[in-house]
Amino acid sequence: MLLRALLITSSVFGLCYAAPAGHVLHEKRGSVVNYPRRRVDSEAVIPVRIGLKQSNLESGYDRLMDVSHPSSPNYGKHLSAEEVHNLFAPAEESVAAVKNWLIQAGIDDEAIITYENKGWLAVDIPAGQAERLLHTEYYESDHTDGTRIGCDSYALPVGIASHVDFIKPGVKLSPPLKKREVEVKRRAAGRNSGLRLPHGAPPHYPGWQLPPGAYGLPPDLQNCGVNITPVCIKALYGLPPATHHDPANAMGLFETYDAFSQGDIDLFFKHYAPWVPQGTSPTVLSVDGGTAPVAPSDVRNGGESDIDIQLSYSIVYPQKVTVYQVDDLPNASGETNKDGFLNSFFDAIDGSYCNYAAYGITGNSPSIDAVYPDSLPGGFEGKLECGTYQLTRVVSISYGESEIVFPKAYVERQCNEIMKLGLQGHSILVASGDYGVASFPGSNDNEFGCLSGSGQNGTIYNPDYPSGCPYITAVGATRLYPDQTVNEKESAMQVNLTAFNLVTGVGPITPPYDLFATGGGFSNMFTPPAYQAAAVSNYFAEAKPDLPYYIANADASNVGANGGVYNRAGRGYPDVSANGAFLLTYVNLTQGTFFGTSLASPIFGSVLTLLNEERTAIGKGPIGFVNPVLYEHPYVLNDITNGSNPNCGSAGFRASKGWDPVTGLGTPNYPKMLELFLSLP
Ligand SMILES: *[C@@H]1O[C@H](CO)[C@@H](O)[C@H](O)[C@H]1NC(C)=O
Ligand SMILES: *[C@@H]1O[C@H](CO)[C@@H](O)[C@H](O)[C@H]1NC(C)=O
Ligand SMILES: *[C@@H]1O[C@H](CO)[C@@H](O)[C@H](O)[C@H]1NC(C)=O
Ligand SMILES: *[C@@H]1O[C@H](CO)[C@@H](O)[C@H](O)[C@H]1NC(C)=O
Ligand SMILES: CC(=O)N[C@H]1CO[C@H](CO)[C@@H](O)[C@@H]1O
Repeated sequence: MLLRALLITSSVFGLCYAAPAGHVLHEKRGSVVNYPRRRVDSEAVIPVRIGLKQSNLESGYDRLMDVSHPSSPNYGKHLSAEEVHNLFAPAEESVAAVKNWLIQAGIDDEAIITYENKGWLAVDIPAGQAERLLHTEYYESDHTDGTRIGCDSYALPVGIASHVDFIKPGVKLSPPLKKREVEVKRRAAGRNSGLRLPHGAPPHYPGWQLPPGAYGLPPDLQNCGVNITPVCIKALYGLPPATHHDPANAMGLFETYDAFSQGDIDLFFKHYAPWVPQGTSPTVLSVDGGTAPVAPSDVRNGGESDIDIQLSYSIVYPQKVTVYQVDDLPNASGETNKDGFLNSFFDAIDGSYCNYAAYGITGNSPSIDAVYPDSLPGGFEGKLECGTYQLTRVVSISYGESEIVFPKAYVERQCNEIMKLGLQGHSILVASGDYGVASFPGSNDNEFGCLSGSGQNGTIYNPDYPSGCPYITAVGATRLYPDQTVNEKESAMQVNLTAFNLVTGVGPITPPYDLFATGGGFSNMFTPPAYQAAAVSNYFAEAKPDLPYYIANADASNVGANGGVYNRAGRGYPDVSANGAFLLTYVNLTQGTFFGTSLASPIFGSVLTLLNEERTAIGKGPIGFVNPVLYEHPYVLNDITNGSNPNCGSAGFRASKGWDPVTGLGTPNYPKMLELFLSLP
C-alpha cells in the first residue's frame, strides 16, 4: 500500500477547488503541510482503484448486535465468512454504473478488473487520463523509502459519486506508523532503546519500603506496587492457572516491524512465569514477508513483541500464541512509513477485504514505488497475501496512529471490516495509546502530539485510531502506586517518567514527553454506538468534565471550534483497561521496567482467551465482539475511579464512577466474568 498522498501548501490547486458542472467534489484534504513535489508525468501509468460503496452497511450495527448483545435471542450465533460477504457485497448496480462511466471515458472494458467480492474496480491508466477522469492533478515526491503519489482533491460525476467509497491514489495521508511503545524513549537514539534498569533483585525502586498491607502476603506478591509480574496480574484479576489448550482458541497478536527474541521470552518465563517451559515459542505467521524472531540485540527487538508474547503466554499457557508478523522489511514496515498498517493484515486474514488490484498491476510506472510484489532489495517478492490465514478468535493490536490523519471514508471502511470480523465471532482489541488525550509526541507537527486549528495552537485533544471504531475493544492502562498491594484498587496509568528516571538513575531526564498516561477521549469521526450511549451520557452527567468542547461536523473539519478541546458527540474510548505499569521484564537480554497500554491489551485479550476456553469446554461458541455484553453488565469489571489522562496543556479527563474516557468500564474481575459468560448461550 504505497500510494501515499502528499500535502502541499504551495499549490493553490485543490485548496480552492470547485467541481466542474455535473460533478461533485468527492474527497478533499482537510489540512496542509509543506512538502516538495512535482507533477506525475502524464504518460506514466498509474494503478487506479475505485472502492465501491458496499450495500447493507447501515444494517451492520444491528446485525452485529443481533449476535453480540446479551439480550438477543441470537447471541453467539455468528455468521460464516461467506454469509458476511454476501450480506455486504456492493450492488450489481454500482459495479455496472462505475464500469460504464470508465468505458465511456475511453477505457477498454477488458482493462477494467472487478474483484471477486465486487468491492473494487481497478484500472491501469496513464496519469493524464486519470487526471481528466477525476478532475485532479497527481503529484509525486521522493521519500527515503520511495516515491509516493497523491492529489489534493478529486471530483466525480453526480451519478457516480453515490456508488463510490473512495479512490486511490487520492487524498489519503498516512504518517509513520508508530508502536504503542511501552518504555521511555532515549531521544538521542533514532529508535526506542528503552528504559534499562540495572540487574539486581527487585524491587528496583530506591527508597521503596514494604507497604503495611504487604506484610503477610506471599513474597511474590509483596512488590507488585513497583514490579508487576504475571503472579501479580493473576492476583489482581483473579485469574486461575490455565489448563485448556483447544487449538481453536490460540491467542493472536498483531506485530509489525518489531520482532521478538526467543532469548528474551525464555528469560522472562524463567524468572517470572516458570510454569511456561523454556523454549516455548509462538507460531509465527508471516504476512507479506514479515519475519520473526530476531536476535536479542537486533534493532527490531524494541520490546513490543517480546512483551506481548511474554504476557500472553504467562496467562494462557498451555494454550498457544499466534503472532501475525505483518509486512516485509524494511520498506513496507511501519517504521519506514509505508501505509495504513491494518489493511495488509485484514487482506491476509479475510480474502474478501483484499484487493489484489493495486498490488497485482504494479511495475508499469517507474515513478510508483514498491507494492507487493516489492521489487526493492529485501522486499517481499510474492503477491499481496489475500485470505491466506485464519484469524484467531482473539487478536490484540498494540499499535496505533492518530485518527485525524485519515480521510473519514477510509477509517469508516476499515471499521466496517472490523464489524464483519465481529460478526464472524472474532474479538479485536487495541491498546488505546500512552500519551493521555494526545497522540504520539511529535505527531501532527506538535511536540506533544496535540492538534491545532480554529485559532488554537496545540491545545486540542488528538483521538486515537483505530480506538475510535465502535467495533473494536479499546484497552486503556491502569497502575498501582508504590505504597499499594494487589488487594487495593488500581488507578489510571499515569507516570512521570522523568521523575521515575531520576529516582532510578536510569533513562533520560529531560522534558518533554516525560508524562506517560493512558490514552482516552472521544473520536472525531464516530458517534457513540447505541451500546455505549448511556454510559457516555452518564459520564457527562456525573463527572461533569470541566473542559471546553465542540461538536464535530460530518467531515470532522471543525475540530477545535469554539475553543473546544474534545468532541462532545464522539464515541468514547477506551472500553476497558488492565494493568500497564512497572512490568519487570527482559528485552535484549536486559532487565528493565516497562509501562504502557501495550501491556494492557494483551492482558485483556488473554483474559478473553481464557473465557473462550471455558466456553469451548462446555460446547459453546466464542465470545466474539465483547463490548455489548460488558456495557450491559459492567459489574464484571473492577470500576477504576482514581487518576486522569492529561496532555495538550490541560488536565485531560478524570476517572470516575462508571465508564469514563480514561479507564473505560474498568479491569477484569475474572470470577464474575466467567460466571456471566458461561451463563450466556
Ligand atoms: C543490545 O545490547 C547490546 C549489548 O549491550 C548492545 O550493543 C545493542 O546495541 C543492544 N541492542 C539494542 C537493539 O538495543
Ligand atoms: C504554536 O506554538 C508553537 C510552540 O509554542 C510555536 O512555535 C508556534 O509558532 C505557534 N504557532 C502559531 C501559529 O502561533
Ligand atoms: C515530572 O518530574 C520532573 C522531575 O521531578 C519535574 O521537573 C516535572 O515538572 C514533572 N512533570 C510533570 C508533567 O509533572
Ligand atoms: C490516586 O491517583 C493519584 C494520581 O492522580 C495518586 O497520587 C494517588 O496515590 C492515587 N490514590 C489512590 C488511593 O490510589
Ligand atoms: C526507508 C527504508 O528503510 N528503505 C529501505 C528499503 O529497502 C532497501 C533494501 O532493503 C533498504 O536499503 C532501504 O533502506
